[in-house]
Amino acid sequence: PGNRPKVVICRDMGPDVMPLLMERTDLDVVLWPENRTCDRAWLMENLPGAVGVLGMFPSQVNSEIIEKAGPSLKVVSTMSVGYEHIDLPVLAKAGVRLGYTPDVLTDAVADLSVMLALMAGRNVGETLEVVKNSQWPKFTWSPFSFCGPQLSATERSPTRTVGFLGFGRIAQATLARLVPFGITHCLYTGNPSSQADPTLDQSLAEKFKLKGVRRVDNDTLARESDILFILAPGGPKTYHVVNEEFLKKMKKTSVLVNTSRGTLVDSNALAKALKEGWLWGAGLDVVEGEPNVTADHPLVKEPRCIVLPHIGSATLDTRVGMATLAVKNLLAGIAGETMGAELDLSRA
Ligand code: 8YV
Repeated sequence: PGNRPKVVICRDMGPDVMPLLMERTDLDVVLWPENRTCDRAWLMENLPGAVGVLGMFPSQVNSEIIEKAGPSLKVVSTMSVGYEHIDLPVLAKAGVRLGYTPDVLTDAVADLSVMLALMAGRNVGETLEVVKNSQWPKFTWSPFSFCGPQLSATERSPTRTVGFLGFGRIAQATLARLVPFGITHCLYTGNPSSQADPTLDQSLAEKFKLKGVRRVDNDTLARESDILFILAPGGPKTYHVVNEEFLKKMKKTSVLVNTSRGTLVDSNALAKALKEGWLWGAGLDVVEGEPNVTADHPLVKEPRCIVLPHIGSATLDTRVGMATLAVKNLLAGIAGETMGAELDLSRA
């Protein structure tokens, strides 16, 4: 230790990435020794005098954490694209920089979003149960058994509208994947503080080779989408935007996919909506209150709901990419250099 600058690392990030830190003999690297996210008590104990801290964080990065580290703290680096667990005004006020990991996970999350749309539409949850429970031999087949809505436009229903609540990097990567599936139209919601821009929509339609792209309000999005992806940030501003009122407006054949944050969806309202057939099905990689989601959860019990344990970015390449970027952000931050990805806190 001596007077080497201290960095606190909330978890081991594997052999591809850790050497970037461990080879830095000029730093005092304090690493949580266990193979799980660190305890808050351990973090608090080790923070005083740190110049940087890197997580997977055990809980909110708030004034308590920033004050504990003290005036030495220059950078917080989070291994996530989401930052609703970080108190931005507190960091801004303390002059602490924030590194995060956008872009590197876009493809992995877009892939999983498409997968969930297909799984929910094609009744994969229910049909897997049939096989696993040995019901297949006894099943009385009909031309319409197991049938669900089709992702692509067809002769019988020649338009297929995909909707995006939030239209950032991951949403646009998801849209690009859906175009070859035969989607015809796209709706998206924009930042309420800005105006809809028909010229932009026209250029998006040309870029994605669609019959129409339109920025709409939440009401139109709910009413007109055949497949609706929730890809907006979490936090108080988006809490329960998908509530009973929203779900009541959805098409009975529509599919809802959430790969962003569970807090955007009112779970009880969605369970009711699925039970009463207001929409066709749902694919969720995130659920409010996660990871405390068990077999008796109203959404897990719904046959038309697929629930996954937050695996959107869980590919080997993506997680290595995220961890590498998080470490590089940390090192650049403490050296006062440009980070690979830094959040602008000037308006926080
Ligand atoms: C991660 C995520 O699984 O990046 C995010 O915001 O939600 C996921 O990619 C999670 O944050 C762990 O790093």
